Amino acid sequence: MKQFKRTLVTTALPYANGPVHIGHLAGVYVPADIYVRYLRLKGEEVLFVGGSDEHGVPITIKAKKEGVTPQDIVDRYHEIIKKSFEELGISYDIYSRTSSKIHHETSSEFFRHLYEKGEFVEKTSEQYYDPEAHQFLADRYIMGTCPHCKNPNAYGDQCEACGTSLSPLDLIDPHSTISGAKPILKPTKHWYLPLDKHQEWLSKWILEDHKEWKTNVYGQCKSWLDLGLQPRAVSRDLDWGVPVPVEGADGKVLYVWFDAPIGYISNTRELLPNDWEKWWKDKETRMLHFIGKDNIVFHCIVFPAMLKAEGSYNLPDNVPANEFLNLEGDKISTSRNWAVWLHEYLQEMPGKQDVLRYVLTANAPETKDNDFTWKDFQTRNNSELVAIFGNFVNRALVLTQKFYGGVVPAIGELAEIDRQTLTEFQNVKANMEHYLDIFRFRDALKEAMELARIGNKYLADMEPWKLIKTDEARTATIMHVALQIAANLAIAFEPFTPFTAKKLRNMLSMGEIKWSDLGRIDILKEGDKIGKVELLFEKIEDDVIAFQINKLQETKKKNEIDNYKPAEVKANVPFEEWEKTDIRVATVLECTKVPKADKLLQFRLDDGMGGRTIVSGIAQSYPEPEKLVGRQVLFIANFEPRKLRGIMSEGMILSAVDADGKLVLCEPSREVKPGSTVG
Ligand code: B3M
Ligand code: ZN
Repeated sequence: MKQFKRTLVTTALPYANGPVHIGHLAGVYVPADIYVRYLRLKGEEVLFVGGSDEHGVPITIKAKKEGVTPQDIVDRYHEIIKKSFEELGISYDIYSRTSSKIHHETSSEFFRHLYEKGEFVEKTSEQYYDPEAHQFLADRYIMGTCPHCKNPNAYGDQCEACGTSLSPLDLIDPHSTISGAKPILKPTKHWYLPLDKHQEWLSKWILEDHKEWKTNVYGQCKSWLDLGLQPRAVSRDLDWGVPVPVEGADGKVLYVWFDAPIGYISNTRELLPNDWEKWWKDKETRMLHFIGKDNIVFHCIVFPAMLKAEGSYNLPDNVPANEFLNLEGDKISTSRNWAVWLHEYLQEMPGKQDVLRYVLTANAPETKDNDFTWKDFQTRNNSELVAIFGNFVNRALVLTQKFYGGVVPAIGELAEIDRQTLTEFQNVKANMEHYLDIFRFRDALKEAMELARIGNKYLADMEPWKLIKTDEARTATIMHVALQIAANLAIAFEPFTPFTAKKLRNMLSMGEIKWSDLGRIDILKEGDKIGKVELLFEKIEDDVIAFQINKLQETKKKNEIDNYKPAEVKANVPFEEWEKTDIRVATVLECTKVPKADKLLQFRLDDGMGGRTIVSGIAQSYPEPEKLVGRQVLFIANFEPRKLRGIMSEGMILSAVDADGKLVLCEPSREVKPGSTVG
């Protein structure tokens, strides 16, 4: 395999129309950071580039909805994203943005260069235009009836009710979401990247030269290539984005997916104005794109075609895309607020950045979609981080404080068990390297955790706290070995849990660490003094998890209300049938809870006909039944009487079932005589 002098690592630029959530982190940002930290620990030359993707229609839609400018939207979310990445320890060399001047220059120059080389195809086509707003309409700005499921609110690119991808011309009765007007078709010119012309070299480059790519990535590229690549528009009729740098292109901008990947280049230029080209053009540089699976085609096919057409750039050496993370069994969704937002997590779980990094790596959707649950989060923290990693380190350091005043004791004579233990953990290093080099961070983390298990078992088996009473020399050796294992943990876990690794390094008074020290048993020297001992992790209690789960349940309830759709109407009933039902008005005389029945209320009603009792299942919607006394209700008077919890119920009280499932009593709009009929 080719050896490179340096590595450029990029991560997908998150759209700056919302914060990042755990799906982004598990899919892209935590794996990338692990890999970069690993390379730096090995002393390799690496550059880690990220940034916000600030163009595209979703940002303009959000801006319109809020009555602000797209720049206001991206300014807000760029800051939130940037700050939350920093707080999670995502160690970028630069995290910039595509609304920057240097990005507009870089992407504009890039387009112009391809344009002058004749790499684009110009095409004029009919597109929907809003005659009132005087602008062409991007797909998301057109709504109409879905031709498949008749959903009246289908978008020009997709029907969210049945999931069918659409083109605006498929919609029935389309209308503009900007002015509501019926759009008209008007000719408009755009520039297309003829991907079909790149089919041959792309097929060889991917399918023959990069068989080592992850199966999910390789497979998706193969399907795109097998389908046959089509020309792809690289411009849009929009007023937000990088203007198309060509005469006669007023009101047109670069398609967001054309300028966004060039953001990797502009961010590198911004960081290294005089040295950026060695990262993008020198053949000794390896380039890796960390992305989610929905970005594979853009990073393995479209962007490489752009780079190849330009001619002077390297192509990516690997694109280790992850699959998707779900949340509590449901797809993470920004629009439904079904997510654990990073900035909220950092506020609500202060000091627990590494717990999230650990759990998202342990559960990473590396080869298939996976699920995040708060229960699993708590279990992994309590039974792995606290009970194994934290417990071992705490024991080793507290005993060192207790027995040796915090000074590393002499190693003495190693026994067979010590040698076996040390051999075991040296194997761990080789396994970790194997997995890290092929981007399998879940397995690499398991190996690091194996180190902690070895240490934990070693101390539990050796029981130095007992042995100290009878064999001081032997105890000193055991404690020395245990401390060396703890020092190894500080190295092994640095890529995964950098905050904990740093804390452990400080407690062990270790200086700078390097990967090559992993596996050594002389990292600490006899006589070294360890620092103040603190717990590395703390138990997460049930109430903390309950709070998070409840927060999601509230979100679910709110979604049900916001997206409420009435139940299907039942089959028609002939009038003669219907008029047999006798609905009356009654005044509530008494209303009490039915003992041992948390859903039932017992009503005593003045029905104008001597009174009656009715039992109704609305107790959970009316926790203070006494407040219903004096109110009027509608009830079915000729409902067969039946015994409920020993109470004869003579009728049925009518309630509406609201979107949130709450039952709401139906009552006349003004007081009427008890017994009045309802027709
Ligand atoms: N913003 C899509 C996404 O966030 C896009 C990535 C651009 S990477 C150049 O999934
Ligand atoms: Zn549909």
